[in-house]
Order: sequence, then structure tokens, then C-alpha cells
Amino acid sequence: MRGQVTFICMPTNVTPEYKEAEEAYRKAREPRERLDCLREMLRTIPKHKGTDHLQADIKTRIKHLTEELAGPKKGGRRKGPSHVVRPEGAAQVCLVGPPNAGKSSLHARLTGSHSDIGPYPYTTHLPVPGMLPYEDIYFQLVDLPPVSGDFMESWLINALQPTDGVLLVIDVSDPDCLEQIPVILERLAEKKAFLTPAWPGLESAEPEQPNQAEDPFRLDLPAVLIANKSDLDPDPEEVETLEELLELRFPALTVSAKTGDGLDELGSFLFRALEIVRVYTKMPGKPADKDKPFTVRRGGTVLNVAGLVHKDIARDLKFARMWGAEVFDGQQVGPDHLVSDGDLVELHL
Ligand SMILES: Nc1nc2c(ncn2[C@@H]2O[C@H](COP(=O)(O)OP(=O)(O)OP(=O)(O)O)[C@@H](O)[C@H]2O)c(=O)[nH]1
Ligand SMILES: [Mg+2]
Repeated sequence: MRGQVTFICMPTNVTPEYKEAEEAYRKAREPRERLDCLREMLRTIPKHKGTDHLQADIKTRIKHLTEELAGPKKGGRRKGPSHVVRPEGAAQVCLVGPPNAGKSSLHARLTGSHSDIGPYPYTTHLPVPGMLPYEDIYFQLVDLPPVSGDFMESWLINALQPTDGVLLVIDVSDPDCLEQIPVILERLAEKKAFLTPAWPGLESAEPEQPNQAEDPFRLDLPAVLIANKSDLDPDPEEVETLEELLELRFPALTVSAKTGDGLDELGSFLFRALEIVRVYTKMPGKPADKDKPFTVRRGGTVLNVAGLVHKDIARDLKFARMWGAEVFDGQQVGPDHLVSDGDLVELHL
């Protein structure tokens, strides 16, 4: 039903077992893992009138995800999910926007992908992953089909589940974008996906949304407005005017996929806004791997880094020696020690 958003308030008398399953669902990124969590939520939810809505919602999601995982039948063989891109790199960011805004052109320019580009709307039909290099790390950018008042792929919300942020791409030279943005926000909100200006690493004046923590299926995604085709619209203030008119407070970048103008800013914006922390590792007695950092988000620990190296290393980790801005050279720290950008960590088992 368009234009209506139902919020499910969590009944207060759920069991700790249910809460744990719900927490695991929120954190799960892989579709199969999310399906297991949903089943666990259904198993542990107290069965009474107060949870009827939530039970129904969980069942619908189990049904959809099961279908999605089964994939289309091809010659009797079932394929895996084709609409959810497995996250890789420092973070996953999806391109969302109206038809013809230049999402695929940006994707191709930023990642070197061969995403289809066309002078007509509805060119892109499937998610296309690609990697945007930034210093010594990569961000994964996922090109998506357009969202409009007429059309949104049924699987689009599923594709957004694992993402860390959204590039809301518009054609700033097209006056229609004034109507297109609210329509996109509304279509996503109907499916409980909310684009927010609140990135973890940016100061935000946006007040906390009510019910945010209550509905396990609510998806809050930080978004940056990408005002594309600036080569066709020479007014540098255009995007500010647009945001004022629409009463939006997204951070914004004015760019051109055609000339490349403004695109250099994107990597550093994502790095700051997502609070990416790069950590270099070494094993005792071996040289440091200074080429390829592991990445966590601010608040990540030595144990989180060890887990990225290998789960057995995380399991057996006793302590670490660290070199970096916040420690003295070779300082011994425990697994729970917070890491900062540029740290070198020697893992001891
Ligand atoms: N002048 C100019 N044209 C652009 C720019 N970016 C994209 N275009 C053109 O805009 C048209 C649409 O580009 P696409 O990249 O296919 O747009 P899209 O948003 O992926 O479109 P859908 O997949 O249909 O949603 C193409 O003709 C592009 O060449 C830009 O920065 N400047
Ligand atoms: Mg496209």
C-alpha cells in the first residue's frame, strides 16, 4: 500500500532468547545467515496476540528470503541469490536514484566496471558490483536499477540489506529531480528503508527518529546526495537550493560522471563518514604486511582485526604488540584494545 508505513512496536515481554535472535538478525549480512536468524526469531517469539503482527512479518520475510535464496529455476538446477551482493572491501555502498540520473556512468567511471549505460531510462536491471580504490583500500560500489514512482524492483530492498551507505544519485540539470527525490524516499520508506543524513563520522543535526530501536526490520541507511551532470548545470549552488526546497539535510557532492569533476572527493568522504580504521598486521618474527591493511570501523578492537585474519587466530589470540599513534612502540595490549587508523598489530597466540 503506497504512502503508508506501519511501525511494529516491540512488545515488552519478549524473552532474552528472542532478543538475542533479533540482535543476531540485525548484525547478519549473509542472506542464508539472516534466514537462520529469522527462523530462530519465529521459534523464540512469545506466541500471543501482542506479537501477531510481528509473527506475520517474520513469516513473510522467511518466505521471501527462502524464495530469493532458491533463485530462478534453470534447467532443473537452482542458482544462488543473484540480487544480493556479498560485501567486500572496507564497506559496501549502493547507488540509488531515478532513471537516467547517471548511476551506471558514475559506477563505470569510479570502479572501471562495464555497467550498461544508456541515453534512455531503465537501462540497469541487475545489481553490478565494482571496487572504488581509495588510498590503500577499496570501497565496494553496487550499481542498482532505478527507483521511480512507476517502478521499483521487488528485490531492491533485499539488495540494500547488507549495505553500509547509499549514494542518492540525481541529475542536477533535470528540474524533475525536485519531484523524484521525495518519491524515492517514500517508496523506500514503504518498505521500511529510511535514508538518513546521519553518517557515524559526520556531525548531524538530525534528531533521533522515534521507534528506531523498536522495529527489527527497520533499515536506516546513511545517504549522501550525489548531484550528477554538473557539466550541464553550471550553477554550483543548485544542490543547496534543492535541499532547502525539499527540506533535506543530506551531505552532498556535486559531480560529473562525464568530466570527472568532484569525483575525487568521494573516497575521502566515505572514509571519514564511515569511520574506517586501517590496521596492518604482522605475525611474530615475520615482516609486517604494509601493503594490504585490514579494515574495521571506529570502535573495532584487536580481536576484531584478528578475526579478519583468521577465525582460529581470533580464537587463540592471547595478546598483541602494537605500533601506532595512540601507543608507544611495541606496547603490549589485550584483545579488547581499540585500534586506530594506521596501527600495526603483531598478533600473539
Ligand atoms: N552530460 C552528462 N551526461 C551524463 C552524465 N552522467 C551520465 N550521463 C548520460 O546520462 C545518460 C544515462 O546514464 P546512465 O549511467 O545509464 O544512467 P542510470 O542512472 O544508470 O540509468 P538507469 O540504469 O536507467 O537508471 C547516458 O546518456 C549518459 O551518457 C554526466 O555527468 N554528464
Ligand atoms: Mg543504470
